[in-house]
Amino acid sequence: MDNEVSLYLSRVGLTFPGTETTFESSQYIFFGVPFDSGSSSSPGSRYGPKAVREVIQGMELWSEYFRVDLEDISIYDAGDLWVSHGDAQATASALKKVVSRLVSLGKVPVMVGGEHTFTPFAAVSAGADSLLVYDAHADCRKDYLGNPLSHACATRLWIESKGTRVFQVGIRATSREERRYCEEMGIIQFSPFQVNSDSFRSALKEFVEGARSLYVSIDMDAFDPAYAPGVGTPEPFGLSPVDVLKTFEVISGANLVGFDVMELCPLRDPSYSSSALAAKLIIEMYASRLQRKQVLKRLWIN
Ligand SMILES: [Mn+2]
Repeated sequence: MDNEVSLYLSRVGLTFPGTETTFESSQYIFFGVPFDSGSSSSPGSRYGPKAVREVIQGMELWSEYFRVDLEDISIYDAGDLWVSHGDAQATASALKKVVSRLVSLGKVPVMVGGEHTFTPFAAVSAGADSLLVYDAHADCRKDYLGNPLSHACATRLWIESKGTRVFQVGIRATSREERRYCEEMGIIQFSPFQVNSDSFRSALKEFVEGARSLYVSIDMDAFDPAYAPGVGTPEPFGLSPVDVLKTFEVISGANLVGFDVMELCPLRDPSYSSSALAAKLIIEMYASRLQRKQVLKRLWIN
C-alpha cells in the first residue's frame, strides 16, 4: 500500500469484500473510521466497520438490481483510520491526510463509520463541489451541547466550508433552529414521504447533473428502523432500501469522488440486518457504476 496512506491506517483481520485485490489495482479504497465518542445518544458505531466486514463474508457479490457480477470487484480494504477517541479534531486531521492522498492517487474513498461528523472532512478533502446526503436528520446545528464537531453539525460544517450545494434525502427530524437555518440557506430537502414523486426524481437528476464532483453520504438512520434498527438515533417513518437503490441509478453517471456509510451501530443490531444493508449499499453503489460503464462500452462497440 502507499506509504503515506498506510501511516494513518491499521490493517485488520477480515477485509471488505473478502476477495483478493491490491491497492494499486483498485479504484475504490474502503476504510473504517471507528469513532463514536461524540455520539449524542447510543454509542457503538465504532464497531460499524468491523460488522460490515464480518457480514459481507457470507454475502453474494451479484447485483440482482443492476445485473452485474462483482466477483472481480476492485474495492481494496485499507483497514481502519487510527482514531483518537474523544478528539474529533485530531481524528479529522488524520482523515483529511488519508483522503487527500487517496484522491491524488486517482482513488475513490469509501468510508464506513463511525459518526457522521467525518463526512464533511472527507468530502472537502476529496475535492467535492456537491454533497448528496441520506439522513433522518438535517445535521445543521451550530453546535450540540457546546460541541461544534458533533455528528449533529455534519452538514452545516460542509455548508460553512463549501457553500450550499447540498441535497438531503430522508429528512424527518429537525430542530426549530435547523429548519430556520436550512430555509435561509436554501437547502434542498426531501422527506421519506416525497421520494416516490416525479418532482423528487427530477430535482435529484438536476442536482446530480449540476455536480462537477459529487460526494455521497448515507447515514444509516435515513432508513426506517424496521430496515435498519442498528443506529444510535432511530427515527420512524424512514426510507426503504429500495427507495435508496433506485436513486443509485440517477447518481451512476456522476463524477463520484467519495462515498460513505455512517452511523451503523452494531450494538443495536443483534440480527446483523442493518450491517447487511450497510454492506450491500457499498456493493450496489459499486454495481451501479460498473453497470453504467458496461452499458457505455457496449454502446461504443456497437
Ligand atoms: Mn442522522
